[in-house]
Amino acid sequence: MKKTTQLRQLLFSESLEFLCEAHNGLSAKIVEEAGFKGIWGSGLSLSAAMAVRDNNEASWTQILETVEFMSDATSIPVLLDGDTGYGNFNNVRRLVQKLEQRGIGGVCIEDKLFPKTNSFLRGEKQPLATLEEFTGKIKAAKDSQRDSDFCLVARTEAFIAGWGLFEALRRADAYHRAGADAILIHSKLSKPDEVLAFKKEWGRRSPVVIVPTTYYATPMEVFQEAGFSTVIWANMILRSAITAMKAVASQLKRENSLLSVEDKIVPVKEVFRLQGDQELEEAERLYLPSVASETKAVILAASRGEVLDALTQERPKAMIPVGGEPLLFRQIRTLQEAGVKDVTVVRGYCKEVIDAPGLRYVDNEIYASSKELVSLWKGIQNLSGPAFIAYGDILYKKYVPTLLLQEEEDFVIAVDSEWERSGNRKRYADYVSCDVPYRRTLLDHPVYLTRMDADLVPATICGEWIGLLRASAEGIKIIQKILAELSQQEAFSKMRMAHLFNALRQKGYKARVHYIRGHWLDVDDLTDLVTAHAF
Ligand code: SPV
Ligand code: MG
Repeated sequence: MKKTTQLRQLLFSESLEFLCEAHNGLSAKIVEEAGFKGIWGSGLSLSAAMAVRDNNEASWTQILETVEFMSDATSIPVLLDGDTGYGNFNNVRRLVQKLEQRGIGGVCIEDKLFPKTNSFLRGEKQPLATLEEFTGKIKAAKDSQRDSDFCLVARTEAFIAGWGLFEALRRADAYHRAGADAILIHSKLSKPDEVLAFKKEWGRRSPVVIVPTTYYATPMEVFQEAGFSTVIWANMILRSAITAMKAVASQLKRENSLLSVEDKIVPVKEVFRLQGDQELEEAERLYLPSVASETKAVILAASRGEVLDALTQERPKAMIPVGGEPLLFRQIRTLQEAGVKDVTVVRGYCKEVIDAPGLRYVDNEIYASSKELVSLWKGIQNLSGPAFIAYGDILYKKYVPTLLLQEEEDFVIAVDSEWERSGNRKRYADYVSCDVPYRRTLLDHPVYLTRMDADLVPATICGEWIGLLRASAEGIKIIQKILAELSQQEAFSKMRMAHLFNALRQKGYKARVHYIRGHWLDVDDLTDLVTAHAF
């Protein structure tokens, strides 16, 4: 519901309603969370929070900016204490337009002279505006509003300035006839006598608002029975903040320690909550490509790659130069371009050859007698957060990891649907079947892995896993748990990645499949190497 409509409903509701003071975005939010249906943008509190006097020392645009923060931070309406309207009728018109533009529910203006003084200071000496001047302001305000629900509350200071009931009624009546939606009748007595007398005479001509700062001891039932519309708690949030700030500041100064203070104040985490950080975190996930920078990579590069015998006499397969640069470093460069900073390489055969700076290393000493899961287990045992897991002998275009990063799911893999191109030649390939085979028309349809196996019957093959998996932080935890279990089995040293995927599936986890068509290769033999040079 529009804030103007909300405020109108509060002012015109049959039961006694309450507005609570706030003076900035944070206090406004706290007031809303406490359950209030509306906020009083108190001139006293707004100015005090700026450490200036309630004498229009803060400019009207400074006030406007602050109430905009208050309105942005909340879903309940703000009734702004607009003092005298910051000038004559013309300034009031502009004020109303600006308040409407910024989503403020309504404004209250009082019949004093600019610059005003707070009602509790030298009240009797305060001159009132002439009736004609103030009714002109009210008319100008009402004529300039575009939203018919925007409320103008006219406040008379007749009691404050010592004029008595007759003048208060005369003014309120004129303001009402000039178009004011409600009357605020202010009093500085410690008993509610003035406002009750006023209400008795006023009857139900319009809603009447009160500010019981000085007659606070009166039970609210009295005002409810008298038929008042709204009570304003005008400055309690500011005053309580002053109490708390003074206590903590002096304790800190006295004790030079946080020890006894820390437990008395909200944790920083509560500050972040009030600032709405959670929403930002969700939005970052939606819109920010740089989530990649927190995604790590673990690259399995422990094996020698016997088929390339001569080329791997003194280095592991991953370090064979391709286009002047080792295969492994080319892959790392691609991952870095996709935003991945933290890369762990699992080394084994000729491990001393892999020693580029800026990488983390984990060693699989039993590389000669083990397959990928042993290396993976060593590589991710102490890892937390989202990560890519990749074979060390593959190359792919940058868009492939970028594509995998875009998915929310815990496991996302890239699958080449054109597996048949190289299919017959392969000694070992991670063939996969999926719940939906690749078809151009199905590009947007989510596809999931059903099985990964080098020995799949060709009719059931949907593609080949290229050796690149992205797991979420949760996904990494799941893999760690499964590997911890599998590593207890005797056959663990012979287990390949396919074993992990099938174990995931058995436990009910789904791996999202992204089909690609080419744009990658792995290096198993000399033919691959020739292709890799041209990649
Ligand atoms: C305010 O809160 O600024 C008010 C109410 O105008 S009072 O301070 O009581 O005048
Ligand atoms: Mg005020």
